[in-house]
Amino acid sequence: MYEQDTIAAIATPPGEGGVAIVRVSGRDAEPIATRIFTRSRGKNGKLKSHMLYHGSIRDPQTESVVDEVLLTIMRQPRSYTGEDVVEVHCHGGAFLSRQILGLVLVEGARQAEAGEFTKRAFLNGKLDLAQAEAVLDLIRARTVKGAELALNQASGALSKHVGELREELLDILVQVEAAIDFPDEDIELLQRSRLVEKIFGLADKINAISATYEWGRLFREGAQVCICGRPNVGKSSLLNALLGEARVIVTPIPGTTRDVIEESLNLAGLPVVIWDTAGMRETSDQVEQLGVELARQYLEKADAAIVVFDGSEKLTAGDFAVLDSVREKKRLVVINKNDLPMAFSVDQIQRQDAAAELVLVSAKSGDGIDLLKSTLRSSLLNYQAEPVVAVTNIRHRSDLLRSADSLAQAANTLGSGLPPELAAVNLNEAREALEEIIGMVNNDDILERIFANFCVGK
Ligand SMILES: Nc1nc2c(ncn2[C@@H]2O[C@H](COP(=O)(O)OP(=O)(O)O)[C@@H](O)[C@H]2O)c(=O)[nH]1
Ligand SMILES: [Mg+2]
Repeated sequence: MYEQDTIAAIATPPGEGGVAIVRVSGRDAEPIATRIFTRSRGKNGKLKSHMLYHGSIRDPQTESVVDEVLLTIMRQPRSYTGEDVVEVHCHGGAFLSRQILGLVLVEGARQAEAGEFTKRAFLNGKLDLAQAEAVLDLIRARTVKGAELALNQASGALSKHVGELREELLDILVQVEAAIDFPDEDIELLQRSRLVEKIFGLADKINAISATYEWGRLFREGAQVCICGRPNVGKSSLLNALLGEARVIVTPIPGTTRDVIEESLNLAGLPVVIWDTAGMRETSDQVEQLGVELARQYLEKADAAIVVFDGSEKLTAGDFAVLDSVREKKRLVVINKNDLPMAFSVDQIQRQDAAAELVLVSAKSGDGIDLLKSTLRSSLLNYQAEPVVAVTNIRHRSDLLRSADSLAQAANTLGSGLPPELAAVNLNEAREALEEIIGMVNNDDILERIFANFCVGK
């Protein structure tokens, strides 16, 4: 499946740093190391595995010293790739590490491709595919929760869960195949309906984990929320109140905000980008018109909208128009200026949009802001409690959905009394989809696509 040659790369990012690491993996890793590495104080003898040795790297051609380094050998199979791995820790800086890599290549190694170390780890059974993909998520994590989810997946939590679902599926398959093998004893009606129930049950479980994708995505990438409403209702004041600082200009003049203002919030670990926009109204001011257009575009791509109303004034046609424009979106209605007497009743809003959730706040006094934050957080997360395992990778989600689909087909086939052979085909499709997640079945295409996203040296 892969050439048994020896690969090498600089594993640390380019630029200056304290230390840079050159990583070598494969059969010749150790012989190459012995040719270019000299231990300090004239010590010699075979290097032990998993020990760090001090010494220098020399060019075997010229005998000149390139750098003073620490070197370790991790003999197979106890290494990241499952092959012999050598790591040279040299002084940071692009020049030295490149010179050492150059020597390693001259001595017979080949420059590693992106993700090739991790690919070898996968092909040698050190990691399954879902775990290998989690390594990339871990490298790319931008939030505490994102890193936690990736680490959980890298340590095999998702793989274990998928493995258990697969076992359940194999149990069902055995029963269906028994019916195929003994056609004379047609599956009894009762047994058939029990099987159908079991298959639907399994499909439900699979759908449930695939539904955690959205949850995981929000934590990994953050949610985007757009504050909208007609001019002067207090959108910018609300953003300032959410941030706890006077970030945006606030004036009594309608049409103050024209551009989209972007700020970040952390809602108990959930990263949120929040957009304050120009108030929505018909206007002849060209700049404001552009602002309104921009507001609509941002609203379009937001995960949720906060629609702000001014509680101290009667609701206007403009308010209802805004409410109408977010009908298709996840939305929170915020009635602002709660420090002033209320000029309308909340029924008026509920009559227009029964599903909207309402929060009363005063951006001025800060009243209700904490409630708004917690409501926004749970609404973004669909009021889901933290799932046991979360799917964070779109490939895994689509495999899960495919598996659940095939299961539903199998259940329907079996339920309508069709031959069990047909159901077995669907069940096997469902099984394969699960196996693709952990890489039990794979093809070069999938592998290439996955590992191409990695950096060289990982
Ligand atoms: N009394 C009171 N006034 C507010 C409150 N929030 C905003 N305002 C005032 O309403 C006006 C418009 O506020 P602004 O945030 O610029 O509204 P925007 O046009 O929707 O961004 C300003 O004069 C604010 O001081 C509030 O909670 N209470
Ligand atoms: Mg504003």
